Amino acid sequence: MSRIETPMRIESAETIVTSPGRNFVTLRITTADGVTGLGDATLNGRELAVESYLRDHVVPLLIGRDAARIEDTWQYLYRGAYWRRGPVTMAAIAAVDTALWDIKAKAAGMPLYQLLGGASRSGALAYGHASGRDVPELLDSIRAHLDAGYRAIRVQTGIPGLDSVYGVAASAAGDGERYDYEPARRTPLPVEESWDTRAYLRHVPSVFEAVRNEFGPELPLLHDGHHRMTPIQAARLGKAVEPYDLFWLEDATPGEDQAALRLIRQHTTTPLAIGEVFNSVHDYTTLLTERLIDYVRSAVTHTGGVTAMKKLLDLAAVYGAKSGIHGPTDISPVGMAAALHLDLAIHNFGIQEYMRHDPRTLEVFRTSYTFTDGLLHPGENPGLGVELDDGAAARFPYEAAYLPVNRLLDGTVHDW
Ligand code: GCO
Ligand code: MG
Repeated sequence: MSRIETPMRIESAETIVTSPGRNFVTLRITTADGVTGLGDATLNGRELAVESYLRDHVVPLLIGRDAARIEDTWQYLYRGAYWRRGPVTMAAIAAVDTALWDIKAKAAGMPLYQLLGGASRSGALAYGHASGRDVPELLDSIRAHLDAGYRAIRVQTGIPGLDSVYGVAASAAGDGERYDYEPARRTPLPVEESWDTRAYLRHVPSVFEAVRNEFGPELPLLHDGHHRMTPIQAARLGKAVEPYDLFWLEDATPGEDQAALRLIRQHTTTPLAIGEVFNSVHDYTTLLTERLIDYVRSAVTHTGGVTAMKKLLDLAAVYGAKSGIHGPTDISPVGMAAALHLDLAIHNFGIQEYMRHDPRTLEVFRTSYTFTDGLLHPGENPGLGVELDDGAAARFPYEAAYLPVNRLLDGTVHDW
């Protein structure tokens, strides 16, 4: 590609690593006429690998390129690396792609969702994370989330006999304003948790029974299995919770085994969601073409950005699957905003995960998205609608953090 002299020429690109409550990696691209775009490149627990990939291998390729050529840049970075896919590569490509969309939408003077086809709905239904170490604490957490405006709730609880379990806040349920569960810990080695799938399978149906008894049939309820079951165990859980009408059962089995979903699907009508650890449309081909899942869980941040997510979600639409874009607090407000623009524009929107960010995070990332009556909206600012405050970012230096490692009660390493 020849270097060009246009106002949209990429003048500079820089990575910003900051830790306002947790670590985030952001790419900022600036054009010759001073338009800036942001992209999220945060890969929880492996942040500096993406930062190096961007700084050492991608930024030098961007300088002088035409910022307007988003598809060409995506293909150049994807095909041009020779090495395909993988979370580090795809998070880096995602950051570039998202930043270029931010620039294009700012240059057009429009919020990004307008460039994606305009709004298909007035807002994106969000689900919040309720949790409790036991059922009474969980019910309190659900009440707090309802009071905070959520209209769909993810339900995770402690399991009798296990000390700490994925998705359950260590402290009391909180005020529902913000979910205080942050699994990455700033320890020299990963924290180790313990797991017993049989205890989990015995407990979970009774939890959903209690929740339905308390809150009635209408409230959409979700649950995350976090990759811990075998296919036959997942099939059993899916059947057991059918009376409680889940919105979805997420990550029932480890995602890379696409064929496993065939077995689960044969046995249960509980809707299935998967894909937060995927990074490419190719991770979904069996799942979508065979109609084995109902919801696509990829993050914009980890799946090659807005360009790749739009293609993935369009493929999902062909096979009747909807979006459920990954939105935990380890997706930065930049990645979150990108998700919201897609949520508003695509036809096959399903639901949007929304854990509120730590207030320190929102000091660094100035957002314009809103949460009203259970619906998220990306706002009307041109571009993504997020700005990064460098001074605030500098106040929160990077600190290494790891996600937990999981072991069965006999010490065998298990999926976390
Ligand atoms: C979710 C996810 C998260 C992940 C986290 C890992 O459904 O939101 O499972 O809680 O564990 O994003 O980085
Ligand atoms: Mg999950």
